[in-house]
Amino acid sequence: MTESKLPSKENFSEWYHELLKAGQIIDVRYPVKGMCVWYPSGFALKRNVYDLMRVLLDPDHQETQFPLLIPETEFMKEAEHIKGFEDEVYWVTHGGTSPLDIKLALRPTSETAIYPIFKLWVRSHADLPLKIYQIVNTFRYETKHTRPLIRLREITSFKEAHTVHASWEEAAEQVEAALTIYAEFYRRLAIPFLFAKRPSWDKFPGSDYSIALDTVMPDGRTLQIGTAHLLGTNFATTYDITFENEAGEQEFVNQTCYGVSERCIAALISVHGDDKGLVLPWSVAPVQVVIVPILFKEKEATLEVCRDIKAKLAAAGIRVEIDEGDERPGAKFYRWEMKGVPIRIEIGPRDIKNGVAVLARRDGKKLTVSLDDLQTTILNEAADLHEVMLARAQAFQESRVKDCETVEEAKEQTQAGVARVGWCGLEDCGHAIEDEVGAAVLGEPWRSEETYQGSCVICGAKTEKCALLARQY
Ligand code: A5A
Ligand code: ZN
Repeated sequence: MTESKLPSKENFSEWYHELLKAGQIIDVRYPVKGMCVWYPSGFALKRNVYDLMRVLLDPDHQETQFPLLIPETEFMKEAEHIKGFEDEVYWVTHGGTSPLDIKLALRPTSETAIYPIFKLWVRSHADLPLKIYQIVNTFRYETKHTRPLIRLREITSFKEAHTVHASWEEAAEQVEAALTIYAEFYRRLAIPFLFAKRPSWDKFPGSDYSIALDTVMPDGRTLQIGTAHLLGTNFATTYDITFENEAGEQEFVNQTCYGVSERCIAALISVHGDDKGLVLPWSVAPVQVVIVPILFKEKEATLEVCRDIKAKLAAAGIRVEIDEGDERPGAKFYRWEMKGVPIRIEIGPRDIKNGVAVLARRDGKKLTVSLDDLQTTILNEAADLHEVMLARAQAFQESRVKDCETVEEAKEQTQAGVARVGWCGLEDCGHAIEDEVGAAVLGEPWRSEETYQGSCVICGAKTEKCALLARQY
């Protein structure tokens, strides 16, 4: 394995790309733009992250799988949806050398694959609510600059949920339930975020409204790491999805959908990583504890103790490895730090004599622990480390979100992070904000407890509405 020197995180973009390689997450050398290869260790991380997603969804959703290819005839039915996606669709036009009668789209997302089948599955109010999800690859011919894990043409790990309800209000409640699930998902990854209701010109094509989660990246630009959409009856009317209500009448269903992609891994790497490499949350780290034996004398006896500790920790459900290689301890520390392992245990002959080990956390905290309490101490330190990581990330985010009174101030603030400005809510003023500030309107804060009082930065009208602005990935 080659050891590469990581640039400082100050040079975020270089640092990010180098870390994907040095941390063995993604190999970007695949010869199709926007399509990347998961290294086995990156895949192991991804699997743990998506297992967590499954744990959160499974109590109230059923996992399923729909086909990758969508007939043009189905894809082209919903006008708004087509307008939003037509420039991004890959088409399959041939089977072997024969042109297909009906072209097939590679799903950019699966509404048009799933909803014709929902029409068959939903008959009466007894079939509702229906809540399914799938974790699949989707394809988007992105024309903006592609970036590994962030803007892909093959999204390998698109988690999309689709739900069907008897009323608009019930669907709106489901959007909130989805946001609560995503909030918990990101809490367990120690990633802070902002909720924003996307402006009308940036909602999901075919939705009534879209709520997004945005996280602030180290360079102050935001990354949209999840979205939940209220679809209302827009797709139901197109695909004729109806149910018989309790009064025996046919009614259109109301729908939602919500999605998360491997951008969650991009956020994980970017928010927590440091100049030494990855910093992985305990909840998803493929290796949670690495034992590094300090082998200068009594080699076999030391290894014996280490193997015994490993067996005990593994039996307690901890993902633990022992590094028995020939390198010097310093070289091993360097490598496991790069991989982001949350806790390292160092044990040498003298420690064994004293019945202790040195525990080093990935955030730099070091302590000497009695071997008798090792397991309990590890679990306590892991829990504390999570809180420290979350608090640090939250403090960073808070430092990068500021109220601004003028376009000029907002222009400056969006170089560093997110600006909050008064916005009367009119579309014209919204577009003017984007043009004059040179940043995107993320939307109005959602689920915010504060009430805003100010005036629109464009027209000056007094308003209780505000908008978050940022330069976006
Ligand atoms: N059907 C709904 C859920 C949907 O497609 N929503 S979405 O278009 O907003 O995509 C869901 C999430 O996927 C986005 O919030 C974003 O985090 C992620 N995403 C979108 N395009 C992406 C791309 N090209 N590469 C990686 N992630 C992407
Ligand atoms: Zn205005």
